[in-house]
Amino acid sequence: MKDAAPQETIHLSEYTPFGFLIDAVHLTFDLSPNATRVKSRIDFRPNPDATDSTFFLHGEKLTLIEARIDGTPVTPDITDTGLTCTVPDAPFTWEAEVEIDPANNTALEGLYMSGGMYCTQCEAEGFRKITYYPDRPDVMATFTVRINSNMPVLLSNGNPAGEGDGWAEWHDPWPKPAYLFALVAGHLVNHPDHFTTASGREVTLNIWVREGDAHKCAFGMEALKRSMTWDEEVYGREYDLDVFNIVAVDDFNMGAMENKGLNIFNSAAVLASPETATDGNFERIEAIIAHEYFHNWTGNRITCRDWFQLCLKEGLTVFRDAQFTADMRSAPVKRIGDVIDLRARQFPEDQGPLSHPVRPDRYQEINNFYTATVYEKGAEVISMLKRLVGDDAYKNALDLYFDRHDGQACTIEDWLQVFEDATERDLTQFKRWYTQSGTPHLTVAEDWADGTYTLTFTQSTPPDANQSDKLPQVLPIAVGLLSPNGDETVPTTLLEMTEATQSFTFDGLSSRPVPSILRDFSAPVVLDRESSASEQAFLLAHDTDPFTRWDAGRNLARDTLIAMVTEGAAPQGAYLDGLAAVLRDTSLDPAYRALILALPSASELAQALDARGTVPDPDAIHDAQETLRQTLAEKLQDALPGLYAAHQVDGPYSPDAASAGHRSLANAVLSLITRLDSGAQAQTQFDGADNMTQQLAAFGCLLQAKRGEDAIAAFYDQWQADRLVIDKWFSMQVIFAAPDAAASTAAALTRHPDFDVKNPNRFRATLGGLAMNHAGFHRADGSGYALLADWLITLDDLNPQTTARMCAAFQTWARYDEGRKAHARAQMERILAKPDLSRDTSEMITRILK
Ligand code: 0A1
Ligand code: ZN
Repeated sequence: MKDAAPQETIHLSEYTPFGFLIDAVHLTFDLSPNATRVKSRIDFRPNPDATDSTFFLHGEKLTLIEARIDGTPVTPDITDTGLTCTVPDAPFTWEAEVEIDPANNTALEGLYMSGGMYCTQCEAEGFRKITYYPDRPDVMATFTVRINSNMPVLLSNGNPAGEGDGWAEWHDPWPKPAYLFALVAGHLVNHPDHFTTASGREVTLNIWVREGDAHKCAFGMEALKRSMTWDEEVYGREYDLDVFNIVAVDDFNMGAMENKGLNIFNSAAVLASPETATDGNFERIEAIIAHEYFHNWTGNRITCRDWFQLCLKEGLTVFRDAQFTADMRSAPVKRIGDVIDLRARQFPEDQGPLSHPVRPDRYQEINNFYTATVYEKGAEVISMLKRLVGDDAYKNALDLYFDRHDGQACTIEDWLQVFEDATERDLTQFKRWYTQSGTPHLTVAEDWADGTYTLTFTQSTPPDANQSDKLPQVLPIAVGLLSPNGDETVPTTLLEMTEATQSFTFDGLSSRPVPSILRDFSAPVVLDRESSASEQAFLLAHDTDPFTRWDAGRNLARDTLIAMVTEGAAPQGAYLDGLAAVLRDTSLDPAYRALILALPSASELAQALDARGTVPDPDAIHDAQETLRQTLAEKLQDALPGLYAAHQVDGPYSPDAASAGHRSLANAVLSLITRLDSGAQAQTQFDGADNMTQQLAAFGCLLQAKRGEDAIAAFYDQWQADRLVIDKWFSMQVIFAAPDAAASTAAALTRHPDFDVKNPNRFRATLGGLAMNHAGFHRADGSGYALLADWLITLDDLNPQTTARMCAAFQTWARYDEGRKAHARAQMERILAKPDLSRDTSEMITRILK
């Protein structure tokens, strides 16, 4: 866990294949909380494609009991990171026995214990904490695993290969890298089902959970079956084992993990019941189940050659799960949600000190690169590729990818090559999306003469630490033109921009059009277009593309708020009128109307101010948001009760998209009503709620109205036995705290008996909640920074991975005023000065401070 500085940087350019191939791996686990024994038997042979024949096996925190080669005991040279040993120049069998301590593994990597059960997390480099092994994704092998334990449920990858009293054996016929290894042992109950694949294979499906959670599995199981059908229908991909197991664990660093045939999920990413999970939770669970299942082909059957290629599996799998959600629910609502998320998480990363290419070319700790850039921008890059080549060519390229690379560990070059071969396109310039960091900015100039309308685009990407000179990218820019009466005169047209500056003309128009640019958010860029409030209002009223229509409303809201912050202006009439019209338009999907009603977040506004050269003042932003919400509530006063009533959903709760859309609009309206009635309606909804969506929305309103005291107590009394609901109780109090109370509220909650520093969900709910309270975290007195730093320092010894991820809260520090900057810097320096700081945290803070 702890490495001494200076730290080693690993470079993509230094890749070399491992000197040996593995035919088969046999593992035997004798489970015991503090002294688990792991015996390995591995058949190695020299790799004819390798030049370096050093026999190095990774291994960390292992006690070697004995090692043999072809049955003869050997004494390897052991360091903190692994072992080397002299080996024959011919095939040989390596055997080792090691001892590990799962009960004290709080880092949650390798084999660890959670709530009395054993489980594993091996991506990216956790297998080396289980036994000595070439722990790199290009070494693929079949695994046979025997588990000896008196736990009733014993699981590993692949198909069952035998069981008896106190043991079980599993065999995975598909060669895989060690990061996909998994083992689970515990007192678990099963939610079983089955699926017949298109070719007739019968698959047993199981979701394994703790006893009290059995009633929370049905939705996840339905989502799994829908994912399996979708992947067959849309990508022609079938499942390839006799059984697919999902296990829910309470202590998990991430959302879930795609281990072959044995997906392990953070319980928050799979367990749901109407009473305990919100609409948002249901949608997220559906997406994560799909994501992990889709990895079976994009990740497992075709894996990554090395960790620099992480986007090969993650960008593609995020793109696939987004397609799935768009098909299951509303495509425009999904797209808008993804853009909100991209702008909130990926843009700050790409425009700040943590910026890195979608395919990074160096790292110290790979766990620090499971980022919004690799995942979400990686998915945007695939979306652009599909838009450029067209749907049919995309399908041909994917078929070729699966045909050509099944069973291999691949690179981005392999991926682009299948597109070049399938489409005969030269993707040399397109590849810059993988190698060049930063968000391109796009400016637009217009010209109108004699019926010809010309759009001239200029792209530029600011220099950063990765490249000082950014080259032009290939930008697919989807554009439509509207006539002044609101009709669409030119339907969506894809412009392909490749130059730094490039013009596109539209002829034969009878009047000067209003352009609708970047429809469906066709490229992940910042569109810097000066446009009047009246033009934005026109697009908000008339645009036929749901994304650009929504974005016009968003721009109006942003510009209004910025004028309020910087000039003390009053809220703009164009925005208020446009919004009122959309709200009244019952032809629009309620979920879409709810999205239009939402204001840009405080951090998005801080980012926009910074981009305009203004130092953002978090308190002024907070005040402007509050004022605008109050103004909206007053302006819409007459419409609100009717809207609230019209979108109540009768009958038993169902998480389907249509019902969820009604609830999201009604709850957005409730939040405005709360500003007029001091929370009376919210209290009624809270008291009468029969599902978590309604209860939590009302709870938020009561906290916002500062009349949450009774609700806080009542909510806790009702839900104290449910860890996932209590996570919400922790986070809501911090997120909705007034700016001057956020840090003290979070600090008080860390002293609550239910706070558990070792549980990542609870830690994130509390301290991550603080980071989400913009004005509370960026408090001028530095109290927000100090509290987070205190807890990151405490967590670093226990769980470096989660500590490092949460350091990203500081990534925007340099955009604030001198006083805040000094506080932030002091806290980061305090973290860096901690003795034995983990490699993970040290890399993050060092990059952020640069
Ligand atoms: N591959 C998983 C995410 C994941 C990554 C790392 C983990 O631990 C270090 C755990 C999960 C996914 O994309 O879902
Ligand atoms: Zn993934």
